Amino acid sequence: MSGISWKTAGESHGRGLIGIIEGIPAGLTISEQSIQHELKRRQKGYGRSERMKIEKDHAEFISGIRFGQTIGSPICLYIENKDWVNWSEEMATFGSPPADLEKVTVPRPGHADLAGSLKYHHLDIRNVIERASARETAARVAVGAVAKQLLEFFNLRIFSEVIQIGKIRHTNPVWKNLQSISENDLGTAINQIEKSVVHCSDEAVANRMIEAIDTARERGDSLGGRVTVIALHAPIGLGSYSQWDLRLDGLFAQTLMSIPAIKAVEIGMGSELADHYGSEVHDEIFWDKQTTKYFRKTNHAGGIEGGVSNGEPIIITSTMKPIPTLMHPLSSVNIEQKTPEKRYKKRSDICSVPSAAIIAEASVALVLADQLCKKFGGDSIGEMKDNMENVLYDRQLDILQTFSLGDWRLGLTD
Ligand code: EPS
Repeated sequence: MSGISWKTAGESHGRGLIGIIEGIPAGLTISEQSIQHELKRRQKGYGRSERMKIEKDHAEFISGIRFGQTIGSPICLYIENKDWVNWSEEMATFGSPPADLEKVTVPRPGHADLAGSLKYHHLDIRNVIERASARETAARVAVGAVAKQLLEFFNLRIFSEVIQIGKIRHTNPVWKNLQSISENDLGTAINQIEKSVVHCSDEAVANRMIEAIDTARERGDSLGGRVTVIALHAPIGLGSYSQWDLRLDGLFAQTLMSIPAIKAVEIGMGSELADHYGSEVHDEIFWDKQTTKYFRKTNHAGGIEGGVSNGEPIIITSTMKPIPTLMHPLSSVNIEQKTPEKRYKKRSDICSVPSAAIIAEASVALVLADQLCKKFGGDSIGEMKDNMENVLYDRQLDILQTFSLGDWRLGLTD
């Protein structure tokens, strides 16, 4: 079965961004409101720059949807850059550069500026900055929001939490309590995360994160952090151990690492696993006669064993480095003069970790939707649902083989 593919285009201060997503089966109802909601979520978050007051991201659908339903053709969407009006001469697609054009000639350490301009032989670093910019992630969130709606049809749910900003760590994040939390309490925790300006369920920790961002702002500095994405109800059997490029954990790692500034991706306990004996961390397997399901009491593996989803919640943590645009810039070199120079900027994000959480959700959704289509796909949503029920049906036991834990984690939608 073929899966889902997606591309984005557009420059940060160009006319706008384009997203294309292909492979979504026909007949899926798309809520336009949910797409716009995801775009709003990405723009929120304490520590963003003045630019976020200018942009009012809104996806305009160009193709692939008719009367609110997918029709099986490529879905194309457009997001206008409101800041374009201030850049229309400097970023014009045709014509000559304006007489007063100021080239960018000082690369920022930590950004794509130097390596990118040497690679493409650009003498104006703006040609690099514009596409390397994290502005691209608005289009990614929009195509990811389409993928999310396919997942939701099959009852897969994705949420995220910021678990670290700078030195402030949230030591008791929601994912660590998933084995014991009730559906109600999980709902409350997710609501708290959504209300928090730093996307964290614990108010006291969130307040300390806000203080850390304020301190960074006063220093003219920036902060990174860590975000965890949780995917509930992913069926058993996505990905494969049979080839290097089919492993589910590897697919997540590539997609998440492609988000600007993400420098590490961990599944489940991740790098903490190195501190323990094997007997302490592998999730023992049990069988529940009553529910006729396998179950685990722990989920250190983060829902993936041998590159295959095992029916437990999928847990992925991404680490974001501090943003390289600094109000108190670091030393650099003018690429024309080859003389020492610092690059000053009028505005910058201090911390975009809360936004990264939403972008990571979208990236995880795109991988899961692709895998779901590869395993169960069909041309129409009805065909895909039949395939899914057929594959997950355990003939020996006469049950739908789904997930191992409490009822709220179960089942396909009717
Ligand atoms: C970015 C720099 C800033 C951010 C931008 C990403 O933009 P500007 O250079 O216009 O001040 O605000 O992020 C977005 C525009 C966005 O929508 O997230 C960078 O250099 O990566």
